[in-house]
Amino acid sequence: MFLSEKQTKEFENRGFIVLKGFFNKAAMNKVSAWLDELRDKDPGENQEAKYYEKSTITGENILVRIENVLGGHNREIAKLLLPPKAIECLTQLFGEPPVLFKEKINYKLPGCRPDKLHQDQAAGWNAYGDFYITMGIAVDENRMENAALSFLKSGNYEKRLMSGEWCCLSEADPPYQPEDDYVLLEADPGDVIFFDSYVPHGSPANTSDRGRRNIFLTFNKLSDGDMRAKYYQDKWAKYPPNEVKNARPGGSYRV
Ligand SMILES: O=C(O)CCC(=O)C(=O)O
Repeated sequence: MFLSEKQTKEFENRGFIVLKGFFNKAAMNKVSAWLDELRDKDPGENQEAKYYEKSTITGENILVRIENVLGGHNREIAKLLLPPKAIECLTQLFGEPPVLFKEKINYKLPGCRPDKLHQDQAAGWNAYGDFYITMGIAVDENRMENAALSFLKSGNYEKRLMSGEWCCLSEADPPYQPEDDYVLLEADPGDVIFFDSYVPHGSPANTSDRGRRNIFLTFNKLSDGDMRAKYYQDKWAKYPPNEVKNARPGGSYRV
């Protein structure tokens, strides 16, 4: 067992756990170089889905996110990001083996808008299942000024939608209120956070001059089936990737 009983209890009670130093420096250097490569390359035949937005702060067109990066063609990186200990953690937290539902890299570059306080489940995920766990991997230092994430730490939330679909829980930016109920996760490269799809979280705009790249790998239970292809098919029909020259307005994003 990779996780202690205390850690699995903490996950049950608070909806998330942080594992410091889950990946070592050598691994993170490789991952960081891979993210730079993805940022600079054309999507090509592997159909990495890139999303660009106009910064609400600088007015520039910036890369916000890339999805569909582990679909069969990136076995080496998939092996690196999902070592047996990651699968073991997810199996312990779900109580059964995981299946990858979706994956994305949030680049959160300087000038990127806030991700308002929300439950991930509100992003149309009910159509594919009712419970997910995301493994968030910090690639860059996450600090207050470059948009570190804040999570509700009190455990005081419902394991169902607390807003309408596609709605956020608050228009405010961190520190969310009541302040004592939230924790700012100042993570270092290689730190991992496992969180469920209902725990409220968000991050402010990146007003610094440093990017803050995090990878988010989202899983469902094996018994809920493999929904990944269907999810992306539906998503791209309604919300297709775009090009830098066609950046969307900064307020129009979907997670
Ligand atoms: O990258 C971020 O700051 C926000 C991540 C998040 O909460 C999401 O995309 O659902």
